[in-house]
Amino acid sequence: MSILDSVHSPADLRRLSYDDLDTLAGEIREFIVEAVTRSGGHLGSNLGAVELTLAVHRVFESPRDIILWDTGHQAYVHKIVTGRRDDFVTLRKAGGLSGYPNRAESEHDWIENSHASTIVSYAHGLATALEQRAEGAPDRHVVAIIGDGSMTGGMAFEGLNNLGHSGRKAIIILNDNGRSYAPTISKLGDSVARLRVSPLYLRQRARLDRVLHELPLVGDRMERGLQAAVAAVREYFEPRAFFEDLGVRYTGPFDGHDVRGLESALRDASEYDGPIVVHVMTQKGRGYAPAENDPVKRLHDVKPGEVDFTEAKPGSYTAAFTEAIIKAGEEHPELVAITAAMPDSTGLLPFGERFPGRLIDVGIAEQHAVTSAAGMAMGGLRPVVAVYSTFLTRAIDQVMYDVGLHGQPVIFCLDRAGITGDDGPSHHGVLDMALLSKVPNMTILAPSSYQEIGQMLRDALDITDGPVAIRWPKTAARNVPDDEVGHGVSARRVREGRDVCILAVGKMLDAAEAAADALQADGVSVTVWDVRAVKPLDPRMIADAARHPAVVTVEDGIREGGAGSAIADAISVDALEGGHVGPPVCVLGTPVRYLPHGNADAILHEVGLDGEGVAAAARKVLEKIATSDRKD
Ligand SMILES: Cc1ncc(C[n+]2csc(CCOP(=O)(O)OP(=O)(O)O)c2C)c(N)n1
Repeated sequence: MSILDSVHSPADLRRLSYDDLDTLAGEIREFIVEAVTRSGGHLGSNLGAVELTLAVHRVFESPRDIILWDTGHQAYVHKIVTGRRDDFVTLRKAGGLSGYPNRAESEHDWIENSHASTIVSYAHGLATALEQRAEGAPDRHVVAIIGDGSMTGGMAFEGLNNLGHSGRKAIIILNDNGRSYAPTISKLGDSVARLRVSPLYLRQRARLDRVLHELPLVGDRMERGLQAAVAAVREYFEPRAFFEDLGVRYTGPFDGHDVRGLESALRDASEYDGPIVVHVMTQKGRGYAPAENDPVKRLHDVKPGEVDFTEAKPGSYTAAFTEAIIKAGEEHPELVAITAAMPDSTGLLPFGERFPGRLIDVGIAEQHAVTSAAGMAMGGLRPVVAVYSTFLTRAIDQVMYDVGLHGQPVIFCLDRAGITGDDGPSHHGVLDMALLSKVPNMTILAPSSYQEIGQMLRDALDITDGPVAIRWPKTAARNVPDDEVGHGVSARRVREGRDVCILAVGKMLDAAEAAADALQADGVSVTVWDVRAVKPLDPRMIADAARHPAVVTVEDGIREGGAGSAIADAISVDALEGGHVGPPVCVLGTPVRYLPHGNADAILHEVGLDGEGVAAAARKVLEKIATSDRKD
């Protein structure tokens, strides 16, 4: 029996010797590699957090002590030692184990977080509640583990500022592996990078500390002088001053793979009566050669059955964007690309290699990225902000008032739009169209093919009096000949019929065409439009739809307030202006519901956004019309 077999709860860890813990760490790494390469998920971060998680769970008593993870993707080891090891066969599968902490799964999970940089705020809130409600348990701890990448987000800074000011007791463990997806962009990171290139440092510092300690014979002045020298050495290497100026005590850096040392650091920290940062240095991808050798991401995340360093799959929308932005960069020397710590997954790395200095990584800081892009545009650059759809929601205020209100020509390229699947509710990109369509002078484009991406980026660069968003999914893109590529903000009619008009947004064109085939087989004559421009809507498309007895719109975004509802509105206005009542419009989109993780196609099927669902909706409208005609 392995040691891992004997671990069912954190209490089991406390019975183990340090040698056992070493063996256990190896077993956990093997287990994670096997589970994640099978199911897909976050690999590098979890391999780096093994010893840290063991130490945390030996020193603190979860769930009595509150343990929080930022971001939640580094919580696999926490899941394993809190009784969920057997569930890893269902990792990220529908109804199975979530890839993030999940309150429904375990009393050890307090929050469900995959958007970064929230933890210090949660910790402050929980520490406030513990303090004010005491409930006879004044010695409960709040322990928040935050990655160095997540520490670059604005919320983390806001939280630290407030936590330091309040003096509330919370232990913030900075799990510093020097990486977000790519190397972390931060001056805090820089000081730690100095440590990394100076392996002698930890030893030197220990020696200096010892010398100081053993100085009973020297005079006061000399001791003070030495102390100042030690402090100067430390200051140079450590980000101590940054935290302490905010009122948060700093301790570290500690070796994040030495359980014994970590335990002693955490025990000391638990006795401090106020906010404290414990700085821990870990190695992302540790113990698994393919991860250690991945030059950029240290295998941050992998897909089922794949250990692959290249994110943009040939033929994907992301790959089309990579190609398009390099071309655009050649034609527009003023074009710059901005990423919020995801240069690889957004397909921007090749652009950065081709145009050094024109790829700007701002850290996990979408709000700053957007306003900074507004500033760049004001200064004459053409910024392209490439982020996942789900992460732009962080910065809607900035899009609205810093970019939109100022009419700045910032281009937003939104990858992973629509239903993304395995990562669950907080990763589906379903809000972008509903939110961005409320920005007064925003243009929104949705490509339905590989070729449309290049066209849309070129067209977006021609729009100089306001922002443009181009949104695309994670999936493979269809390849089309030139005459099936649209242009500008016009829609494209794909087929022409009489009975029902289906208007599809982006990749939903596939579902619309499948539905049209099925309906046509039943003798229903169908028109299909590729909407292309969600905003402004093409008046030719609206007028054409209005001449049909029934209209169906399809989008992989939230149906309330999204593209379809704007289309329905435009059709009714168009009809009223023509002096008649318009056709019924059935708006298909995602429901206002937190959609759980699972296979993306299965989720689309479940919410009626595949060929079958669209055809069924169209049939229903046509039947209703037929029934009401019979009544008349
Ligand atoms: C607001 C937000 N933007 C972007 C991301 C995408 N993202 C997921 S993990 C990650 C890097 C996190 O780095 P770090 O906190 O250092 O953890 P590590 O993966 O290195 O353990 C990023 C950018 C996110 N989760 N949240």
